[in-house]
Amino acid sequence: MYRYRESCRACGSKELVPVLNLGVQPLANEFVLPSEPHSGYAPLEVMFCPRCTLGQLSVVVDPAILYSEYRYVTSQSEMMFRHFEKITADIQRESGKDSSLVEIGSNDGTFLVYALHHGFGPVCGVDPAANLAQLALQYGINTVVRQFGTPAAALVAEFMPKVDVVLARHVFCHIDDWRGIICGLDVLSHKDTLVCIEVPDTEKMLANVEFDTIYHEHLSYLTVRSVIELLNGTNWHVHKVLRYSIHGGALMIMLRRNEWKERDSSVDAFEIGTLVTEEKWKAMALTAVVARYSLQKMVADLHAEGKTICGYGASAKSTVWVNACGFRKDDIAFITDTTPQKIGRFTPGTKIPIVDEAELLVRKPDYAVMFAWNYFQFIMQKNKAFLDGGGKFIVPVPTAKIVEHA
Ligand code: DWN
Repeated sequence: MYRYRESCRACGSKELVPVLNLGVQPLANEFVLPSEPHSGYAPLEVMFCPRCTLGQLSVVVDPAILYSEYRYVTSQSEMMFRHFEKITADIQRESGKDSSLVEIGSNDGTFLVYALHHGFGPVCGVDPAANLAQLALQYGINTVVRQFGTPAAALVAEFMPKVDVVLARHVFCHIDDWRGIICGLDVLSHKDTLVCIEVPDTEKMLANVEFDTIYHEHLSYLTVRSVIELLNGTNWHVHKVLRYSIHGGALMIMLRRNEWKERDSSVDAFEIGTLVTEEKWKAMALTAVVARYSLQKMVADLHAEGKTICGYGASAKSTVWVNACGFRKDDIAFITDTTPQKIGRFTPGTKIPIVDEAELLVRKPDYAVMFAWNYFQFIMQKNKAFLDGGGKFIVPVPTAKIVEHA
């Protein structure tokens, strides 16, 4: 099911240091039906590379287990579309309109549909999840069903030989073979190709104690410094870096081929390796213990008062929280979600059922733990009826806090 990785994925160093250990955990997006077995458990430990500052899991779970039937579907929230608007403007400022676009990790094609309507074309997706490629096809988006690398790039090149923009949103951290990605980019690129890699901002993740974004799919916790190191000796360099607020903080790392001589000054601040350090990782690991304790205690105290508690948003983060805190159905009675692919299934590692979001107003729990805290504003506005009826949210990060009003 998994194998250990001995060297740094970016720079090859073997001097990796353990910085955070969440024990042995189930796979965060493996929401099984009551009748189905699950794949099992794997160690969840982060190793830090002092040479290039990359954080990375000690193990690599077989991608065929993680992705062939993937249940995370790109959010169609207003907030996500506002983010699409921003990144489209930023990319087109660099690439111009009418650019051809390939998205690595295209999921159900939500972004590519948006891109087609906002000046990009032709477009094509690459994603290993066959179930999501089927959904994308219904929206008119073609997907090469594979992990990205040279073979996938060769398949794309059959109908899109050279591509203006390659976009990879929150997917670089899912792929083990980074050299394979770079080789694939070589196949698809011309001298002006722009590569846009959106990744969680590790510096923000550490500062905000977002330990719940650490799970088996997220093999790497990137820094610009580590990408610079990865690109050493390749045809590519880091050209520009932008910051976004989505998902608790993200970076857009833009790459250009080496023929492109200019480099934006936004890269300078990231070049030194002091934004993310071994000490910051270890400090976060300690604070994460306090964060877990604060939610466990709050849930136990509320139960002692006779209150009922559910979860809101069966995110991958919810799986990490529930398993790290050791919650069972008696602690969190159910978790609501809007994703049809998750409803009727269990939170991995537990018998906590996922139910339709409409159940929040039917079952009327006293408290709902907001496991999709990255959509805080959106969720508070959307759930006025729950709040007006006396319901309260518990926001678990950075430490558990009760929120009653929008
Ligand atoms: O990298 C990854 C990121 C970006 O997204 C993946 N490996 C998987 C995924 O992580 P996640 O599951 O923690 O992502 P979200 O977007 O925080 O998941 C939110 C969940 O909550 C979804 O299942 C949808 C659900 N939801 C809901 O039920 N009501 C979300 C909103 C906004 C809502 O109002």
